[in-house]
Amino acid sequence: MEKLVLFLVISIFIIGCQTGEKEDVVGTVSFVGPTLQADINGDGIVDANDIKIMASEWGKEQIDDEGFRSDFNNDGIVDLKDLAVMADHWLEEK
Ligand SMILES: [Ca+2]
Ligand SMILES: [Ca+2]
Repeated sequence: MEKLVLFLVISIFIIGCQTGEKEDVVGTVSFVGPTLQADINGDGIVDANDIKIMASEWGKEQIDDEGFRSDFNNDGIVDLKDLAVMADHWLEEK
């Protein structure tokens, strides 16, 4: 229960950082980790360090083939859909 509350607080913070309307971009390069999808920094657990990376990429749209590590659904933007993926894997360890 405490984990859920913490996650919601962090999520609300990130959502508060979001600005403006974003259009979806189609045709992105897939970036899926070999083990744990939402483990952005690859340390074997989905935790606050990963959500910090997501926060740094939050709301950004893909402008080249690089893509974003936090763009789990590969739609070219880091948004609530990706946050939902992280929520599904929150505190999972490989
Ligand atoms: Ca991690
Ligand atoms: Ca996305």
